[in-house]
Amino acid sequence: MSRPEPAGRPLVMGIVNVTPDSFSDGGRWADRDSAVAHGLELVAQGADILDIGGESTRPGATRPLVAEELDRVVPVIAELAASGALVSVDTMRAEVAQAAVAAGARIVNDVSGGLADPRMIPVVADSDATFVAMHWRAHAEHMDSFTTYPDGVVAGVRRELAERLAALRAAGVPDERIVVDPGLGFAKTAEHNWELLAALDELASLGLPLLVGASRKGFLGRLLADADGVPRPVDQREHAGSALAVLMAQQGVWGLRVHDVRATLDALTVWQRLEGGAR
Ligand code: PMM
Repeated sequence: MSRPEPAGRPLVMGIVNVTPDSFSDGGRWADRDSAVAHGLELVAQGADILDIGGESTRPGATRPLVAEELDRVVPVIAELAASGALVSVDTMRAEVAQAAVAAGARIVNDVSGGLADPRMIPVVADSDATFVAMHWRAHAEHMDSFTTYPDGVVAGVRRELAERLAALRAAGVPDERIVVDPGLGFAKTAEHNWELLAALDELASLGLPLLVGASRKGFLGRLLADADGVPRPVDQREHAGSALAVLMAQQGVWGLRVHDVRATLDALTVWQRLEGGAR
């Protein structure tokens, strides 16, 4: 099965974090019923894809046990996939990816691009799932110590993503099932994130579709800080996210991973009305 293709605007991937500790919505959808209800609500708002995750990747977070992660995500995926939603699993673990695909997930979104678990790429190769290979260097506990890019962040991210692509291709995953992601905020400073957003064409030159996850992230909060330098709270960053959505749409990205599905789609609908027809 090939990856889903956008029609006229980027695909909108709505985030369902089934975690007690994610940076922007930790604990809000931590139990099965509220996670499923939230996923259904995002579909009602127009989400094209639901991304279900059971491990927080915020800077400094510690990892759940595999059993805990499985227990968090698999039932939620099964229920949402059975409702007809196109489901993605946000995991770095092959075992979780495999169980998620068996439960109906069609996309494996691995923030480590297959680096965290050596069995991930073989498992994906054996499935027919689409794989999102995000740029990553280290687990959340340590990633703030890996922000050095001697040739600049854009060249570094591009090269390291190209290495992930080579590993995926060598394992037999066809390009039609791969999406790449710059990994905003993962082993990157706010300045790095802005540099990457300004140079997406260089990442697009890898020849694969791009997914971008900027939603509610700290670099937006810092940009919108108040006069005392206090970052804008996480749940008040959606307008900045909408502005970015339009800019990303103009650059032809494949998908946007967002918390605020309605705000994102409103912005994309305006963009499509004015610009989309001309593409
Ligand atoms: N960011 C987070 C989690 N998963 N997946 C992809 N592909 N890209 C991202 O940028 C990304 C991700 C962290 O954000 P969250 O805690 O709000 O889910």
